[in-house]
Order: sequence, then structure tokens, then C-alpha cells
Amino acid sequence: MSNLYSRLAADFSANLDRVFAWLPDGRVLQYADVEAQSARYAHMLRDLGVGVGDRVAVQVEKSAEMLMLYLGCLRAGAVFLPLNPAYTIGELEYFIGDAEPSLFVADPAVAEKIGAMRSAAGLVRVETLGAEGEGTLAALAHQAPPRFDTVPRDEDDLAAILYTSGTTGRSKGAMLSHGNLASNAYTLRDLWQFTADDVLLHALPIFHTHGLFVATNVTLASGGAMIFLPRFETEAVVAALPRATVMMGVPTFYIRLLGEAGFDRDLVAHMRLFVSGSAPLAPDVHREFEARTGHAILERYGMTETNMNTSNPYDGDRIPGTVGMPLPGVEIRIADPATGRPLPQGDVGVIEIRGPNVFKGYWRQPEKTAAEFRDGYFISGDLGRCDRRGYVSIVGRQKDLIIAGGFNVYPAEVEEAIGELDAVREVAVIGIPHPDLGEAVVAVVVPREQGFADPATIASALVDKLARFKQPRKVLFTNQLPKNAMGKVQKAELRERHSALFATG
Ligand code: MLC
Ligand code: AMP
Repeated sequence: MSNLYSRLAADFSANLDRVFAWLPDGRVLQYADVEAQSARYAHMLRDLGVGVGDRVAVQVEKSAEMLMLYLGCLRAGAVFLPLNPAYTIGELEYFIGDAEPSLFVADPAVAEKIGAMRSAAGLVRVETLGAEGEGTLAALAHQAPPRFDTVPRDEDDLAAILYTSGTTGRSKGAMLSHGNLASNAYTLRDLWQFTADDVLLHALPIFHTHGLFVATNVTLASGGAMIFLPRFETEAVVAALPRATVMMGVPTFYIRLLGEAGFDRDLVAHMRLFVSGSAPLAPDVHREFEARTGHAILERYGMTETNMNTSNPYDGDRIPGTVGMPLPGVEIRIADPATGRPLPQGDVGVIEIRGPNVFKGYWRQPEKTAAEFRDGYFISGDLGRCDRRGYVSIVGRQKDLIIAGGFNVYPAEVEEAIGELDAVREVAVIGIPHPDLGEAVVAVVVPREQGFADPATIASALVDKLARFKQPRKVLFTNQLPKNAMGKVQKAELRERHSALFATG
């Protein structure tokens, strides 16, 4: 029984009359609805000619229908490929050309734009799915039968592809198997002591590992329920907290909650666990949260390519500034970045990961895959150390990456887009500490003509090129960038120079 859906269903089948999700429009989904609706989507995919192993690209707003489509893909043996709705048409064209999906599911509001791109990108078929359950795909699914024999799959067969950018070249599709996702879902369920009585407050997007796999699969694996919010809005989250038992979020969620006057012990009296990940949780935030609520946030560490790797303990010390110990079954080594030689305990090196959680490689990029593994370990690009008790701390990144509000932005991609502009001679893109987002994207530009200093021109030129979250929060101008003897831009120096750009108070 290696199809992830079959495993999850075997567990939740005892709870068919229990609630799976309370939806924003007041509707309630029971596990029986999950079973029936995912069956309808699986049938519909098959009727549309989506075969086993075919990719289904999905760029829609967060909705329960999207989750049912995800489960339908698992059941039909198709490969689910979710995409951030913020991606521009230019960014999408690349994903489509690379993944060659046999079906593209778009939001009804942007279907026309997708249609225009369709032949250029070689898209076979476009259907629509709206957040309220409208659209051509939902209509087809609703006519399909509510029972479906889930297609058998092996542990190593693909369940999903998630695109992740890199420091060089274009984005890569991380191939995740049924076995990868199942191992992580059950490990986390047990470690974090999820049960059918849990109610997860779900405010994360569902096109990434955190909201889709960690939050949703763990809930399904435990037969628990979720309060399914369309996005993180502080007021709505505060209103829902008294009914929840668990919340998962990026650090920005916790920073925003601490900014609310009414956020106190009473509000979270019903909660048993707050989990943070996807970006570093500042120790100050951890401590302030504990002082205000009595809850020590449980920080864990993951990646698109590996799912979750480490977690602070459920029972035991949750130490601020650490991401905890390797998960059961997951091996972590701290290695010399140059040689891969394991380093003595306490030394800082690159974090490398091996285990059933680690992905199957990058879609159609065997060389890139091979370059990111050694001795069977995936080279994370994160720099860390391990203390005597086994707690891992992330102290930096080997990769040139900015994490803004839990979304990854690769400076190389932003630099390329800005560097193409006529007004620009040179550009360096850096992450600067930001009180809300953790880090914010900043571009430092050397203009072609002396005296040119117009951030609006740069900003407007990026609107159609880059998703909003990748666009710089600030554009700064300078006559020259600091460089080393090799002519390489000294980003550390630039970051230091502008470190107080967003400082408050
Ligand atoms: C939104 N904007 C962002 C942004 N999110 N800009 C930079 N970084 C972000 N993360 C843009 C909006 O488009 C908007 O543009 C402007 O910023 C102001 O938006 P906002 O209203 O303040 O932001 P909001 O919509 O509230 O979103 C912030 C957020 C959201 C933190 C709630 O970004 C979010 O849900 N992040 C979660 C990311 C996540 O799930 N990551 C998991 C990756 S998986 P304008 O034009 O209107 O000004 C992974 C593995 C692992 O990393 O370990 O989990
Ligand atoms: P992604 O490619 O979106 O999956 O992002 C993965 C990256 O997010 C990791 O390589 C880390 O750099 C970062 N990350 C995830 N969780 C944490 C955490 N708890 N603390 C620090 N960084 C984290």
C-alpha cells in the first residue's frame, strides 16, 4: 500500500463522519467528503486523459477544491505540480516548458492570459478552478462518480514536483515520491503527537511544502481537523485561535501575532502546540512569545527537496535559535563544505541530509542532481553546527538566498531581471533584516548615467517579469559596488552597510 492516499485513507476511514475542515464560507467538509470528492477529481483526471505519471500543473488560489485535486492526483497516480499564484506569465512559461504537464489548472480570473500563452508554451489543455468551487474543472469533477479505485504506486513513484530556484540557472523541479511524503507525514504525526482530536489552524499557502505536506498530510494522517483560512490575516487568526489546538506558521505569523494587543494566554488557552519553520525564528521572538502565552514555539527545519529534517522535541527543551534534532530515521551530518568530510562536533559546516524524506532528484536534470549529493547525502547549502545534546543550529547559508516572509528569493534571478534594464550598469541584490518579513529584498544599483536615481523606473520594469514577493522593497543607488580582488561583489559588506535600512525605533 505505497500510494500515499491509500495509506492516509486507511487511517482516516475510521473517522469518515468526523470533520476534516471548516471552510471560510461556513461549509464543513467531513472525511466522507474527502473520500468522495477526491474520487471525483481522480475520475475526471482519467477522463481528461491524464495518465499515470503525467504532470498536473495547478496555479489557483488556496481552496479546499485545490486540496481535493491534490488528493485526486495522488489517487489517479498523476504528479501534482502546484505553482504560486504570484508567478507572472513569463515565469510560468518556463515551468510549463520544463514540466510539460498534460493539464494546466488556472484560476478563472487569469484563464485568458494562460490561454494566450498556451500554444507558445506547448500546453495541451487548460481548465479552470476557482476558490469558491467554480470553473470548468470543478464542473467536470462534480459530475464524476464518488468512488474510485486508487491506483497502486511504489514508494519511489512520483507524487509531486515542486519548483525551487537556485543560485545559478533556472528553477529546478524537485521530484517527491509517495514514500518521501508518507515517511515525513507519519514521523511528524508521531513526534508532534497529533491525534484525531486535533484542530489545526491552517493559514499557510498550499503550493509549498509547509502548508501542503507538513500541515495537510499530518492532519490527514492523524484523522484530525483543520480550520482552513484563505491566507494569514492577523484578525481572522486571532478569531479562530480559541477553537484550535495546533498552529503551524512561518516566523512572520508569530511576529504579527505579537503585535496584537489582545494576543495573550487566555486566547491560546485551548492550544497545545505552535510550530515554526521555513525561515529562522529570532530567539527574541521565541522568548517574547513564551512570556506572553506560556508556549515555547517548536521550531523545525526543512526544505522543498527534503521535507522536514529536524525538530525541537515535543517533550523536552525547545531551545531558541536551534532547529532541534534530526527526525527519527533522518541522518544529518555537518560536513566540510569543500570536501564533504564530516567535521568534529561543534564545528560549523554545511548541513547534509540522508533518509527516506530526501527527494528523488531534479526533474530532467541528472547532472544538477548528482552535483548536490555526496555519499548519498543531499547537500543543503545551509551552514550549521550541532551541540553536545544533538541540537542543530543554522548559522548561515552557503547559497546566496534571501528568505522573505518564508518565501525564497534567489538574488541571481532578481539581478538578471534588473541587469537587463538600460538604465542599469551593475546591480547587487541582498537581503536586509526586516522587522516583519525577517529579511527583505534590496537592490543596490550602479546606474549607467551619473545622477540617475529613479527607483520607480526600476520597479515598474519588473512588474511583469518577477512575482511581487521577489521585487525589491527598496532600490538604492551607488557609484560603485564593493568588490574583492577577483572582482566579485562583496555582499557581506553591502549587507553590513545597509543593515539598519528597515530598523524601527
Ligand atoms: C506577500 N508579499 C510579500 C510576501 N508576501 N513580499 C515579500 N515577501 C513575502 N513573503 C507582498 C504582497 O504581494 C504585497 O504586495 C505586499 O508584499 C504586502 O503584503 P502583506 O499584506 O504585508 O503580506 P501578506 O499578504 O500578509 O503575506 C505575508 C505572509 C505570506 C508572511 C503572510 O508571505 C505568507 O503566507 N508566507 C508564507 C510562506 C510559506 O508558506 N513558506 C513555506 C515555504 S516551504 P503589494 O504589491 O500589495 O505591496 C519551505 C520549507 C520549510 O520553506 O521548511 O517549510
Ligand atoms: P525552500 O527551498 O523554500 O524549501 O527553503 C528551504 C530553506 O529554508 C532551507 O534550506 C533553509 O535555508 C530555510 N529554512 C527552513 N526552515 C528553517 C528554520 N527553521 N530556520 C532557518 N532556516 C530555515
